[in-house]
Amino acid sequence: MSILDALQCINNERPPVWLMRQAGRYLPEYRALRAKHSFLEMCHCPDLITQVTMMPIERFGFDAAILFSDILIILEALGRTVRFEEGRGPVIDHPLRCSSDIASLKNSDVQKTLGFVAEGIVQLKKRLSVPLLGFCGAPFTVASYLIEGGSSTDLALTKRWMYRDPVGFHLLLDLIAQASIDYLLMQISAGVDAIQIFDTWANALPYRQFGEFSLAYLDRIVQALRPTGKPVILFCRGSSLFAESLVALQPAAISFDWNCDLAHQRKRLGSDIALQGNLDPQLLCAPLPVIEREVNELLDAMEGDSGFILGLGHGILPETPLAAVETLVDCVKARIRV
Ligand code: 1CP
Repeated sequence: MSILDALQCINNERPPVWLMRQAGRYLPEYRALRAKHSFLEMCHCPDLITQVTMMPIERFGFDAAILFSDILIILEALGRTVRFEEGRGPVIDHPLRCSSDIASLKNSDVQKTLGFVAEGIVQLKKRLSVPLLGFCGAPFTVASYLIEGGSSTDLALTKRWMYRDPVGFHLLLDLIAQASIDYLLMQISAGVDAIQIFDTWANALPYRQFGEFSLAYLDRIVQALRPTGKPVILFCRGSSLFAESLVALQPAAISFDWNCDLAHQRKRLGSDIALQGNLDPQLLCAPLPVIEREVNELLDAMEGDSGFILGLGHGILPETPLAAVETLVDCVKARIRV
């Protein structure tokens, strides 16, 4: 069984399992390392990238590793640095507020500015026995951080710019999309086996604007990667709302939020796309028998599906108990064949 088989919809064993943010703060070994280094330091150091990416594989035996980094690291190729502040999340100085600010961005060679990521990937490929997922943020989601200057609940500044000055907003998205393509091609040359694109803030957009300001750029990225033959997984918060448009881009897989019934999505979307998801991350804070029941319900609902990857609808919560993750992985691994 390999996640690469499931991504081609040809897996006839148990479904593969991995979790978004599996290399993160819920792990005591991550927190111990993090006590000695800042998050950015960790993202910049190939040895630490390797060490953290391996942590959840070594502890739980997940079927895929995801590169330890962040969707905002790409801003360094655009001449911006991001800081991660305790309790506040990412902070970007001098946020962009209108199209004339776009000139303050640089368009540097990703190999030069983000070569440490490629070095981490090369190291990881020597050590890993499971496939490695590379990633980037969707241009709309990355743009929202550049405009808001950090996390925001309503994306007010981003959406106001989008409505006021769509031409300028497209210029910004275009720049980020090009950098993202270069960045992903670098990750692929370094050795990643598949790519996931995170559009965390897609669900802030109305349906029509999602098509114009997010989907169009996801399409560009997916098409640019097509010649590499590497599978692409699209994750949007709100994937179930946008599923038909996402399928039209012909990615290898769509990663779903917990608001939809995955077996129903399978009926709706046909059999030649892999489906990933879609447990609620809060489920992993429930009593273990509840986790067991819900994981088995999902496994039953997707039984026999050769393109199913079991995971969460969004990132694992920092407060998740280790025993919950063990229970989840045990339930999946107890299935011999689908
Ligand atoms: O303090 C710390 O130790 C840093 C916490 C942390 C970690 C472990 C951040 C800050 N990012 C990460 C790692 C990370 N981020 C990975 C690593 C691989 C993995 O295990 O999955 C990945 C893939 C991401 C992706 C990411 N970063 C997304 C998209 C996925 C999602 O969760 O929606 C987003 C939106 C970010 C921005 C970001 N970075 C960090 C935080 C706390 C945030 C979210 C801020 C917000 O809610 O706006």
